[in-house]
Amino acid sequence: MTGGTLKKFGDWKNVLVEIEDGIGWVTLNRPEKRNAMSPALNDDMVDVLNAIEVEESIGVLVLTGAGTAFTAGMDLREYFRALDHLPYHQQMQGRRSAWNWQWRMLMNYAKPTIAMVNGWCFGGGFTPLVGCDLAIAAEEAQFGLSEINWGIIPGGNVTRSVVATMNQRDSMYYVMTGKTFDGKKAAQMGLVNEAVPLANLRAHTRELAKELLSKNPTVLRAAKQAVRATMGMSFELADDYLMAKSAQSRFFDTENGRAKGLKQFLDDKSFRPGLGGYKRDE
Ligand code: ACO
Ligand code: V55
Repeated sequence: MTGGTLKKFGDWKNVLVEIEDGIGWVTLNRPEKRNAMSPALNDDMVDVLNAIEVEESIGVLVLTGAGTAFTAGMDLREYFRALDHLPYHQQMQGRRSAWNWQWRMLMNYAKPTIAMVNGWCFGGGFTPLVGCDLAIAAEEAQFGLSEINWGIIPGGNVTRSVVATMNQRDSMYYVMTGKTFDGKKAAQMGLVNEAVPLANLRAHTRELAKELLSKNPTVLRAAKQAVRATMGMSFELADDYLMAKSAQSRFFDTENGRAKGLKQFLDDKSFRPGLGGYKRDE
């Protein structure tokens, strides 16, 4: 074990949160239901994301699942069947926390996020998967857009998340067939950054999290926001947005990273930016 001590954070029924050396391990925790996302779990996740955003001892969030699943997708009993008979506004109310955490909150999250796909990942699971900045999967993990198999289209921004990460042929193939694919295939298609054997998954993810923790958090936040925001912009608009974002990032950067980096490279000759980060404590 290369990790530090795990300290429990908060007290949620459907989600386990542990803090380890700056890493917030967030575990969807209904293993007996394969971490299917019920309204209660979604409410918990909204709460967890709100709490972690202001928790200073957490610099990186890792989202994973307990047991054999990352998540089996939306809870077909509690999220679909139980709400279906309610009046429209009550259905919306019961489903809103899903949309809120799975993409609204994750896509604009102030801290870096990594999805660690440990097992089954179906349907609605693709939305928080793509909502996370980075994703590492177990080679053994199984993914599937199973909606077609039970008679619905991938809604809830699942289809939008798929086309944001997979190409047109792969998107069509997996949306239309509902066939499963493994972590290796997910990495080949670019749905996740890499796949590693399940036995190494946590250690590998921890190393990536530590790398992110070593970076300037203010600049990291601006950089990830800029990736999301510029995707839908023209070059003209993006250029102006990025100039403004860059100025905003320097304004909020109390660490003054840019000046440190320039000094350590140009004057002190103590590091090479092409090969790694500046010394943040100088
Ligand atoms: N919604 C509600 N309950 C679920 C879900 C789900 N998405 N997935 C699993 N469960 C429940 C099962 O009903 C079962 O409950 P029970 O023990 O009370 O009977 C329990 O979790 C275990 O499920 P099994 O099927 O026995 O587990 P197994 O390990 O054999 O299979 C698998 C796992 C492949 C994930 C299977 O459970 C499955 O196909 N689940 C549904 C996957 C899916 O299509 N999800 C919906 C995607 S579409 C969307 O999210 C909008
Ligand atoms: C899905 C997911 C939803 C939804 C409707 O296909 C369909 C999955 C995450 O919410 O509201």
